[in-house]
Amino acid sequence: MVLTKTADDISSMRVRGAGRIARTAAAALQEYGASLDCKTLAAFTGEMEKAAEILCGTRPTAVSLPNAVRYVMQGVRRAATLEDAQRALNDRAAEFIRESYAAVEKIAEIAARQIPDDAVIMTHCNSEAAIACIVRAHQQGKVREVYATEVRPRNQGYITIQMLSDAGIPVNFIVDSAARMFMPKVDLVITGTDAVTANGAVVNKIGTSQIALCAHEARKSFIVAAETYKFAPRTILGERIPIEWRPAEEVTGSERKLPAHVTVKNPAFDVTPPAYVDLIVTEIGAFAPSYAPVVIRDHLGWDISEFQKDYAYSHHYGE
Ligand code: RUB
Repeated sequence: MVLTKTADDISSMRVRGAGRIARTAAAALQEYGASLDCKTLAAFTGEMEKAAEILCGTRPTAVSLPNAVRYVMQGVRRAATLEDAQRALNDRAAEFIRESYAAVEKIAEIAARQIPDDAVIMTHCNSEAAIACIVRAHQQGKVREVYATEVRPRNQGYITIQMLSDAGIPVNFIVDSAARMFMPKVDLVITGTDAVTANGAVVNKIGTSQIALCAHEARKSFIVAAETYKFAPRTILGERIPIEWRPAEEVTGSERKLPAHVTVKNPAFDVTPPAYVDLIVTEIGAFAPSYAPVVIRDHLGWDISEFQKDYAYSHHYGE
């Protein structure tokens, strides 16, 4: 029950944003494990593997999801007894959730040092990590105002302006296509990310790459706030991050006014090349995108042999 509800919440975007998706999946595994009445380790592991696969199939782009699931499931996979597996599942899920919140705090602390006095900041989509950075700088008295985009078609920008306004930060709400017009007025752009690939590219809400391009053109810093579990280990093997394509109705509304032969394309994310990313701020430090493989190998601790065993992305959307 908890599992199907969580899977549905994530795929329908009632739970959204890469960090929240990851924490919610970890909590669902924990709760599901506690509800099982298995008599053997093999039965328990089998049930948990099925649960892990269901959760990993809900949204394809946010790599935080398989990374969280892998972290939690490692406790089950390495356990020698049923009791060990149950305890490890519970402990690792709690640890992941705790560390995830702590990572956002640390990122905010580090990123705030990058924000100059009287800063004008642009952000896109709704990222807890990016907003934490802006709020921290605001608490230090450094933020003059923020430009927040609308984020068609799902309008996550409304959540962002609410959060920034609640924190007492002056916000200018702009349509996505106004980003270039306002870029000369901003000092820097901060966004979150759903995935950072082995070459340091940043996969985030559709429109991010256009904003990064405008920032580059206007010589403004483009900073990405990314917990280390947003780095995508399997991209080291050349695997690509699948871009989620969502239903046409999100763009057209249910009363479609388009000619019947017209197709609607609705990719939810795009890829910003590393050349347009000035800095990636993680809980272990701020660095250039070229550092991404080091994070994957040394910090996430992925060993090449593990790649073969873990989950492949199960969805391929769109083109
Ligand atoms: C959300 C989005 C966010 C990242 C990072 O997309 O693109 O920028 O997930 O968010 P969606 P956070 O609304 O489609 O899930 O920093 O909160 O993890």
